[in-house]
Order: sequence, then C-alpha cells, then structure tokens
Amino acid sequence: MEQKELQQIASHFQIEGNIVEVKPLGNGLINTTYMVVTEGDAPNYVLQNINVAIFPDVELLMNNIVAVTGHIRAKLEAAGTDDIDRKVLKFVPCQCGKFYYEHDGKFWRVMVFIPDTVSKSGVTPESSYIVGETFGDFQASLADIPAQLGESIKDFHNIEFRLQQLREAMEADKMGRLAETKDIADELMKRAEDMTRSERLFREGKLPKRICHCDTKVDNILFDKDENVLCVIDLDTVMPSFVFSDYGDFLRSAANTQPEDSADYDKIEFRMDIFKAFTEGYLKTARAFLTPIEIENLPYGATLFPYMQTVRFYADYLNGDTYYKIQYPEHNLVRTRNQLTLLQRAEAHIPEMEAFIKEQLA
Ligand code: GN1
Ligand code: MG
Repeated sequence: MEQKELQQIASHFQIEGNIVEVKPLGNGLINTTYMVVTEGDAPNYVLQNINVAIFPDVELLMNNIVAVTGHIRAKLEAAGTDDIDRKVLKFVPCQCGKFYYEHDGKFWRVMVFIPDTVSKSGVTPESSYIVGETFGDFQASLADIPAQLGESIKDFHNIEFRLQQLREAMEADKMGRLAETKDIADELMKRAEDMTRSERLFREGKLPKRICHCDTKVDNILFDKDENVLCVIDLDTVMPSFVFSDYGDFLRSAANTQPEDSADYDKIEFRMDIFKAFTEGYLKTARAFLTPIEIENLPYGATLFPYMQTVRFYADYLNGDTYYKIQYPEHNLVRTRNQLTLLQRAEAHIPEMEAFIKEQLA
C-alpha cells in the first residue's frame, strides 16, 4: 500500500506526535502489520490490517481485546505495578471513538508500540516452563473479568462441532479419499465419545469456560532485553473456552519431537520433559483458580488437541484441501497421520501425566 494512504489511515487514530513514516513490521501470517514512526518523544505505534476472512466480526473482536487489556491494566494499576505500558498492550481509539477504523472495506486498528523487547522461539524445557507460568497468569488475571466476551472464531475449539464437520466430509467424500484412509476414520470415531467429554461436562454445569488465549506459544510473549516476561500479545483468539485450549494446544505443538507435517511418524514422540516443565509453570500460576474437574482433566486436555487437530486436518483432506494451505497433494494426509501418531504417543503417557500432576499438587 502507498505510504500516503497508510499515513492517512494512521492519522484517523488518536495518536500523539506527527507521523514520520509507516513501515512494515514483523512477519505475521494472519494480519498485515506496520510500525507508525512519530516525531520526537511521542511513542511509536503499531498499525494492523485485520484479516476479516478469519475474524469476520471486527466489532466483537475489538470488544474482546479492549475488555481484556483494560481488565489486566486495572489490575496492574491496583497492584501499583511500575512500567504498566510495557506490561499490557494499549489500543488507541480512532477519532470516531471506536477501536477500529474502516476504510475501503478494510479494517484497521492501532496499539502503542513497546520498544526494546525481544521475542523467543524454539522449544526448551526452560521456555516451556515460562510459557506455562505466563499463560496460567494470563488466565488467572482474567478469571474474574466481568465483561461477556464472544467467540472471535465461532466454535473454534468445540470438538463436537469439529467432529460434525468431519462427519459431513466423510458423508460427502468429495474427492473419493475415504476408502483408502478408512483406518484414520476408525481411529477417530472410536475415540469420539470420550473426546467430547468436555462439551458434556460443560452442559452438565461441571466444567467452566474461561477466557483463554487459544494460541499459546512462546512467540506470543514479549520479553525485555534481560529476558523478563513483559506481556502476552496476539490477542485475536482470546475468547471463552476450556482451559485445555491453552494447556493442550501448547503441548500439541511443543511436545511433538517432529514438526506437525513431518512424515517421519516413527520419530514422533510426546516429550514428557516439555510436558513436565510446562505443567509445573502452569500449575504455579493457575492452581489457585482451577477446579478439581479442570485439574483432573488436564491429561485429557493434552490428548484433546492432537485429536482435534487430526480431525481438522483429516476433514480438510477429505474436502479437497480448502482450509489449510498445502504444498503437495498429500500434505494434509501427512499432517493427519502425524497428529494421529502424536495422539497415540500422548495417550501412552496418560498415567505418567496423572502421577506428575498429583505430585505437583501434593
Ligand atoms: C492454524 O495459522 P496458524 O498456524 O496460526 C489454525 C490453528 C491450528 C494450526 C495448525 C485460525 O493456525 O487452529 O491449530 O493452524 N488457526 C486457525 O497448524 O484455524
Ligand atoms: Mg500458528
């Protein structure tokens, strides 16, 4: 986009200082992000074009994010924390008062840029402990949020809904891919009853939904130069869900010894060193608010996400690869078999997971 147009969009927000330039920032896969550089002492800003193909309800999305950041900020203020503007994101309203601005069918938002930060990537037991501790703390600070949040992606982590999508894909069998992959369908269907237990417990009033991040990974934490945690970022998927959304989805990606699209199924293991480090960090900050049913089902959560991802990849494979981008025709089938293997490896560790959690709480 043209510099002039970007600057015009940025100037519709209530920012301090004169804009010097707007330049590309980071390499996010979903939204397009820019840095708004201002003159002199005024802060710089982050300008983002929101991907409405994935987040169609911008009003709901921004209501969620503003409620969450506002709640965390109020808590930090009440606790007399210093340097609050580095410890929670600050969104800036546009001149019209809303926290987004629509221009030519595109939706934009602005937040204050936090300088001198670093991000980490890569999985180690040390970083997994920090992720557990940080996201447990994130859930804990939102456990008493009074605002009603909506689902920025409807039924995102609803396993009954994901299974329904799979059943429809199997019924249609559009590409004729079901017969030769029937073993996968069987493995998934025989677990369906057990794997949907979270939704049943919820309907029975036994399992709460809480505000979860739903994209739990170390890349979504900002650190200062000394590697202290500053804040959680990338709040688009923050929504009501089961705590397993943060707990299980982190383990799904971090505890796999192979990338999620590796066809070296024999090399797939579920890393218990990562499980233990992450769980220890998570329980440190989350145990105070977790209910006994949530705790008891954490190992279930660790298997639910490989299961759900298998269901999603397989449904997409049967549908002819319309959701996940593929690099070769069998890509989604490979991802499916990878996640199914991870599920089986994780299942084999359930007794050890249970014993570890018990030990932690003793
Ligand atoms: C998608 O685009 P990415 O990699 O952040 C998906 C996640 C899946 C993940 C599997 C909005 O996330 O739910 O777990 O792929 N996000 C959406 O790789 O569907
Ligand atoms: Mg991702």
